[in-house]
Parts: sequence; structure tokens; C-alpha cells
Amino acid sequence: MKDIFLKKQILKRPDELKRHYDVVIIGGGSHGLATAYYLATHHGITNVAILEKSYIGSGAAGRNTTIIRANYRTPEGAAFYKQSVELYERLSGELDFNLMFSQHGHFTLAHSDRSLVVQQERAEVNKLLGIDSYVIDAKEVKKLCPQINISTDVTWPIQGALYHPPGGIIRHDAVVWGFAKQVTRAGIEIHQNVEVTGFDISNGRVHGVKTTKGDVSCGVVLSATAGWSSIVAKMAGVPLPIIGSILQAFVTEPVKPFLDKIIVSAQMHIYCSQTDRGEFLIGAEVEPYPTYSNKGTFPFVEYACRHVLELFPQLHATKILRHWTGLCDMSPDYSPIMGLTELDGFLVDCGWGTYGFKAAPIVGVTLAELIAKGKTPALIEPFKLDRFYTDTLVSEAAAAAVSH
Ligand code: PYC
Repeated sequence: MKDIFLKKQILKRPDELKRHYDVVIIGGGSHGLATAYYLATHHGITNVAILEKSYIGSGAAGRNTTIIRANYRTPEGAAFYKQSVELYERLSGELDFNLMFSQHGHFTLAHSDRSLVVQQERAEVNKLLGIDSYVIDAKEVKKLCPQINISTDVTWPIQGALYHPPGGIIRHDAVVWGFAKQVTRAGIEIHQNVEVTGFDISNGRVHGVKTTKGDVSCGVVLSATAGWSSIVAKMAGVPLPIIGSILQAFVTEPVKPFLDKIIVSAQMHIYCSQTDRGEFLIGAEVEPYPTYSNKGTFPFVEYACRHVLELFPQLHATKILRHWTGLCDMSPDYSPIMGLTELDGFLVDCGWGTYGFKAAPIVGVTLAELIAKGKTPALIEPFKLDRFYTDTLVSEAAAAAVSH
């Protein structure tokens, strides 16, 4: 009986840290776990430790609003996220874990002529890359999402939307646990409650990691620490152009299923979806002040409710159940930063703002390839840290979230 239980266990508590690993990954979120998974499955590299200062999925991976989509504005961003969506589509089978990915479509609402032009530009970029995404008018919005209010008697009447049929929502905790299960099976160690306190650096190269459970030597370090990226990179002497802000979200009490689409409005600065439990999940813009304080605010709740009720007046008597925040590592051009740094052997995966979770599988594939082969894959070449020194930014502000 004990054996059966152990076989079913997803996570095995590893022993003490070993003295050496080929790769140390800092951060047990979806990106760190995915990178470890593809290191093992694509490259046979399993002498890997994931160091997580809290529990796996305790940061952005467990706090995001679970949206998966590829309808970005830049060719670089759209091509990258297209592959992520395709990987997510196969991931339940691959991980042997039901991730409950529901692809019912994603709307980015337009409430002005200007916004319709921006959505049309996005649709054109998407079309060129083979991403299913096109602009529809308000009547078509209503046809596809009969519950939404398209009345003109509101502050922001809907004029149309960018419609992205493959967009969807997924169970974020299941993604974390699915990767963790397969990573553990491959023999990779996940050490929870182990915090990195410094690095062993000499001659422009990182040789090891100092932690609250002792020091380890290693060939490569990957920092996949989202909201804490600047702090970790600073310990390695690598400056990052990142500002930490919080994003807030809340869920209502469960109501009968009536919304199967994801609705985003840049002008109203909100987005919402209905979870598989029936809750309405509502979020807004990143807060306009830098902070590491995970404190929610009442003005956010009031603002988001006022706006969501314009779209779904049916929710007027629905109660809020839970409200939380997450740290967002915002880069100046709203695109991620991935890959090599000026410190040999020290790689970063950061600048994910509010759009990191949806990239987890393709981040894992590409960073695992970089670590294994030492060459930056073409797909992530535009996102290297270097771009802030060479003036080759990838400006994704027009489609990065609700942030424009
Ligand atoms: O990028 O889809 C997105 C998103 C939604 C909420 C926050 N970011």
C-alpha cells in the first residue's frame, strides 16, 4: 500500500542539495519547471536542481489569470506566442496531466475608431504568421458572446473587437503540477524552501550558488524568478532594466456558466473570464507605482466592478469571493528578456510583466536548447538583454496586456 502511494506521489522530497549540478534553475514557477522538463526530455540533461524559496507555483505561476493567446502586435512576439499556444494544445497529453485547457476564444474590445485601427494592425500581423485572429463589428461580438452588453447607452460603447478563436484559459496550478510531476520522474530535483543568497563568481563567470541550505557548484545558472528577477540578478552583478509593479485580480462567487469567452478591454483597463468553477475572474491594469508589497486595494475593486458591470450588468448582485495580487517584472518595451548576460554561465528569463504564464512551454523549449547547445535559438534572439544597449527594442505595448 505504501508503495502504491509513493508511485502516485507527484513530488518526491529530495535529499540534501548535492555539491554539484550541471544546471541550477532559480525559481519553481511555470518557466523554471518547463525549462527543466525540456532539458530532460529534449536534451537528456537531468543533473539539474530547481531552487524555490517558497513552494512551487507560489509566485506568478499561481497568481496569473490563466489566459493563453498568441494575438500579439509585433512579428517577434506573435511568432513566439504562436508556438507557445501550439505546445499548450498538446501539453495535457504530453504531461499525462489534465490541464483543462478550454479554447473558446478571446476578444480584445475596441471602443473607438483608433482602437479598431490598432486591432486591425494586430490582425494583419497575426494573419501573416498564420495566427487565427480577425476584426469583427459589435453585432458579431454580440452573436458570438450573447451575454455581453453592446448598448450605446454606456461610457464606452463597443464598436468591434479583435477576435482570436484559439485563445483560452487553462488551470494554472495544473500546469505547475504537471511539469513538476514529469520533472521529478526524470530525476531532476526540486528543492522548495531553499533561498538563493549569493553567487560564487570569478573571472567573469558564475561557478556556483550560495543558498540557505548550503553552497553548490554548477555549470549554468538560470534565474527564472519573475517579480524577484532584479534582486537575484543584482546579487550576480547583472543590472536589469526592470520595474516591479503589482497586478490585482479577484473572483466572484460561482454563478451558472454563461461566459465561455475571454473579454479584454484596453480602454476600460479590464479583462474577465468565467472559470471552470463558475467564478467570474476579473483583472485590470498593473498598478502605476513600483512596489514589492502584495497588498490589494479597494480603489481597484471599485474601478474594476464599475467597468465590468458596463459589459455584464447581469453580475450586479454577485459577491466578490477572493482578491489577490501578483508581482510583475515590467521591461521598458513590454517584451520579455531571455538568455545570456554579461556574466558567463548566468542566464535570465524575466521582463514578463503580465504575460509570462502563457509563454511557459516555449520558454522551456528555447531556454533548454540554449543551455544544452550554447547557441541562442532564433525565436528568442530578439528578446536578449543586449537589445537595451543596441537600441533594438521590440515594442509590444500595443498588445502586451490591457496596458495601453
Ligand atoms: O496578456 O493576456 C494577457 C493578460 C491578461 C491579463 C494580464 N495579462
